[in-house]
Amino acid sequence: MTRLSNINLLFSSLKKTVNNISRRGITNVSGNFRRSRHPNLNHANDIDNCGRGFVTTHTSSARWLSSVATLFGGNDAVQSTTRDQPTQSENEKTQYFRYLAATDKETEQVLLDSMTVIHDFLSETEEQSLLDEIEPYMQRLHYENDHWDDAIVGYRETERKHWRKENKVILQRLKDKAFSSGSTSLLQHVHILDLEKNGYIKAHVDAVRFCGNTIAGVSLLSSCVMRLVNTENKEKYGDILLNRRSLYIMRDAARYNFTHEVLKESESVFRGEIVPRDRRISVICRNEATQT
Ligand SMILES: O=C(O)CCC(=O)C(=O)O
Repeated sequence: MTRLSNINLLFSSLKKTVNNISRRGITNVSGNFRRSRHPNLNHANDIDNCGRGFVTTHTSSARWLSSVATLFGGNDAVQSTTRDQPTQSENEKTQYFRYLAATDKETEQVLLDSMTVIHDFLSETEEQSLLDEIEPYMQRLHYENDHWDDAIVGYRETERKHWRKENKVILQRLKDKAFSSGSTSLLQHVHILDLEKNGYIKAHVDAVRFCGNTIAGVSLLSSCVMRLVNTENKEKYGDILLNRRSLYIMRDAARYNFTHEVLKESESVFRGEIVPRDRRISVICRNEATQT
């Protein structure tokens, strides 16, 4: 064999290894919270995009998502805490019917207490400001369909630690609203998930190992319907209308005792009205896992 073909062989074997590693959901490590899904595999197999703060990852959700099967099997103890109570104003509470449609009164009450949606949380200018920072990077990624446990279809994603000054202010406002002083520390990286028009997220609960009792996200570019299904009884669920530029705060019972999913375009209906789906970008903040 020639030297050249030896080099080619080596290169293609290296490429295969890297691809296999990616497919197996080894999370790209950047910063102290980026952990491998597999405890024995902590390779930093990714790049931090020249220090501009974005982390390239098509397996980042692996860290957040716990498959429904796993969840119903219950290998991650479901936790609930009252340390971090919702900071809903009376006005926000009475507006709930604008965003919550539940199958039954009990589910309605539980979700009313643990899932808050604030419509028009972002102004159009703020939405644009976030997009201006996110878009140039997102455009360089391809939409993926091969999420490690098949939980997300038609997505691309990244995480960002450092933000432009004006966007830091917006994110701080989000954090102040969603995370109270009793919360565990916030994860430093903000998760950015870009779903194409036909993209959707299947039912899952975020991994309790990697994030705490609160998940808070804003929706850019499109409205959507998020469904929260009781993990003990699939007949009990609530549909949540997430308008473009709204903020949702999911915590405690909604976060631990319900799966969440973003409905596909053909199912995107709230209280009998079609909620048109387009490409949607969510910008999501989480807090540290609660120590058990
Ligand atoms: O896009 C969203 O707002 C939710 C994302 C989600 O379900 C997740 O990352 O676990």
